[in-house]
Amino acid sequence: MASIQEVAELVEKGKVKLIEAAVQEALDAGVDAGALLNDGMIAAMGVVGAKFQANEIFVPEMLVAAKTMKKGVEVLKPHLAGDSVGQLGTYILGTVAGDLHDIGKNLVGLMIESAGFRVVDLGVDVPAEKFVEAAKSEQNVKIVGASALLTTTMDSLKNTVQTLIAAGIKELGIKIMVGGAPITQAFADEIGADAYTPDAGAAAVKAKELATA
Ligand code: B12
Repeated sequence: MASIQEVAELVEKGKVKLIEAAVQEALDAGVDAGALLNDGMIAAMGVVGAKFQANEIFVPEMLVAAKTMKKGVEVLKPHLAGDSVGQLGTYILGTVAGDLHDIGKNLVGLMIESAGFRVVDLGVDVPAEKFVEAAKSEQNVKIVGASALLTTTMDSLKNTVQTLIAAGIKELGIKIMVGGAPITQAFADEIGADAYTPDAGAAAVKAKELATA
């Protein structure tokens, strides 16, 4: 029987071919989907990051770990998402220009969708203007969420938020949420975002609060 520990290890070691069966096995054995995600896969990515920082592994290994996690999340998806899609309005989501990290953003999308939003995912390396365009052209937009994972793209996040504000997004009643590992509440306040949360679960709770306030 696959355990949370084994799932974490498969992600850490980038065992792309083994992850789906292991996650399914764990689910079948009654292991909680949220625990598999948080204590298994997300924790494993933390270990991968630490090893990268210590020069024990390099970008290719990080990439394979990311691929492995994505495959594992696909199996978890039906167990995490709800079925009230779209009721709370539209949530525009993307990773800012210059940044290619999307695992965290995708998890935010998944949780936001299960909270009852229609999610429009603009992908990675998204120019500020594209966020503005989507916020103005999509139907019933309530929130724009932007993700940044690198200290070097925090400036890009700041530019995104300020471009959105300058384009009059807040006057349309649309809120701006930011997140990503290097982001803090203080930074979010400084750049003029309406909300920051440290993880996807809290993002869903906050989004619901903002959209129904
Ligand atoms: C996987 C990975 C990669 C993969 C990304 C694959 C992909 N498709 O995403 C690849 C190999 C491409 C990569 C590349 C690089 N990476 Co990288 N990467 C990582 C790693 C190991 C994991 C990231 C991850 O997925 N974490 C798991 C998710 C679930 O967590 P998360 O992203 O933080 O998201 C959560 C919250 O932050 C929050 N959240 C996220 N977004 C949002 C948005 C909103 C609106 C809200 C409310 C919340 C929210 O909710 C999420 C879920 O709970 C991290 C290490 C780490 N510990 O983070 C390094 C890390 C981020 N990378 C790093 C670096 C240096 C790089 C490179 C520059 C390496 C290089 N020399 O080329 C490049 C940059 C490429 C680019 N231009 O973006 C550094 C950044 C250091 C720094 N201070 O900036 C890290 C921290 C590793 C390290 N310890 O040194 N990387």
